[in-house]
Amino acid sequence: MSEDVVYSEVVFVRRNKVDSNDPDQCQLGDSSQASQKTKPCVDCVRQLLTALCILTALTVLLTGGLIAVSYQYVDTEKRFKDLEQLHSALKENFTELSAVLQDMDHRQQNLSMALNNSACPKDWEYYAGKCYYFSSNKMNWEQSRDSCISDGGHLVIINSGDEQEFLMRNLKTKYKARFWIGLTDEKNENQWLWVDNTKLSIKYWIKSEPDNWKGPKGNDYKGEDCVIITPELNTQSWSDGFCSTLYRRICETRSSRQI
Ligand SMILES: [Ca+2]
Ligand SMILES: [Ca+2]
Repeated sequence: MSEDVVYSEVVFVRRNKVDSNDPDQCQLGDSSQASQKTKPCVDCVRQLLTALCILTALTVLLTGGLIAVSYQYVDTEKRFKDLEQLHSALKENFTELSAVLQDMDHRQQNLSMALNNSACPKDWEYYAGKCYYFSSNKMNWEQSRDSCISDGGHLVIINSGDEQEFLMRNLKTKYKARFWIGLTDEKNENQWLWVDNTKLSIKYWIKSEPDNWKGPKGNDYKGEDCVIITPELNTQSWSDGFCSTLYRRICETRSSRQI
């Protein structure tokens, strides 16, 4: 009997020892039912602790991200303001430069006009070392030839493509009329001579011209012997016409300014 008591006490002590060493305090108790109930509680605490750790980590990450985004925003805003200032400065410079360019263009036009005025008589136009007069009144070819001589020049003699283009440009944009030029075959049919008696070399006849037309009844025995330049067409713009017809004239003379 006394041995049994001792044994039970030993068992009791060991059980208490084992329980006290168990880190899980929820398992302390006498019944196995209580122990089973405390297990989920411990798991729950662990899960809560884990969740808390994760939440803390997420909070740290989010805070870091927010700080980074804020920094980026401030930096971007600063750059945007810098760009706005740069844009304003460039706009101001562009306006100033445009004004300078306009002024320079105006001065160049004035200079060009002054040079032309000094290079040619009044109402004559300068081009490549020559002066040209586009009359507003009309005469027959012979009168036109004499009038140009009286004015110190001669009916225009066209001896380059550039000169033809210059005349056509003026006819098309300013005068829009037909003019006599200094070319005729009045002395010998189909032997075209300029007013300085040089032979025709470079030609700008309209297709089907010259045709030496003899009038609607075909009874004009001389036919067409004097040459007109017309603005209706492009480079090929010459035709022969009756010398007695009245047209405007283009006179030419040398300029005091050479190119
Ligand atoms: Ca003829
Ligand atoms: Ca003709």
